[in-house]
Amino acid sequence: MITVYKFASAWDQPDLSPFVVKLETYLRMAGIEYKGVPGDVRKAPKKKLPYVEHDGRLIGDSSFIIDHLKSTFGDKLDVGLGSTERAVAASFQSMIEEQLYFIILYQRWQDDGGWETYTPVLREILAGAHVPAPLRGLIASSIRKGIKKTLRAQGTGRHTRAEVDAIGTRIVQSISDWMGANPSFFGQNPTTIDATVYAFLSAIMDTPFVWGVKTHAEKLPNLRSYVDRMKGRYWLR
Ligand SMILES: N[C@@H](CCC(=O)N[C@@H](CS)C(=O)NCC(=O)O)C(=O)O
Repeated sequence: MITVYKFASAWDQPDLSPFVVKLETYLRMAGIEYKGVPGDVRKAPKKKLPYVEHDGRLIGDSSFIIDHLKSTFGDKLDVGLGSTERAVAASFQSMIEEQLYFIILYQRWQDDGGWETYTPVLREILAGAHVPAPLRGLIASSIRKGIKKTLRAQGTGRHTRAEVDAIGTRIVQSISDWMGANPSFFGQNPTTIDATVYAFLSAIMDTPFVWGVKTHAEKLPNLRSYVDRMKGRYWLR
């Protein structure tokens, strides 16, 4: 049995972190049994979540975990993909996980309106972790300070609100343009890249944050039906 160490569910999401949702979606797509438990970043091999425990081994990073799962359980999902499709998947994956991710982070942690939406959820999670009430606000603010520092070092934190919305909008538009009327990223059947695409689109479209990227994504009917289809197929059964 695989144990997935994760954060916590919030809103209608199986987890706050799109990387956790990506991994769990992959496990469901591949039909691999797992159990999810609350994780502690301090115990994680890369000091980030998700990580997994499998056969006594700890593995960090959603993509390395998926590589491990593929080599252990086989890979039926991507078997039909050619080298061009694999290259396209790798490009979209980088754009989503290494750029769109920071746009989402900015919205949740740096933007004051986003922070107002986010704090009650964080306080609730800290309460669930038995953190005493007077400390919850302090801990949330200290995590926010650290994430703002990360965003500044990475670069996204130096952009204006409008610039961040413009970058995020361009990315969701390019996902929509690529997918067209296809039910999955590469046509009919979902492949591994769909776990990433679904997790990050759902983190934008199925959460209560009101911002330009979400407003734009909502105008793209193929993305709405894609997210609903993936959710129905892997999460609502
Ligand atoms: N490349 C990693 C990214 C994971 C990641 O960034 N996790 C964040 C949450 S979304 C985290 O654990 N942050 C905690 C920290 O940095 O202290 C993956 O694919 O798993």
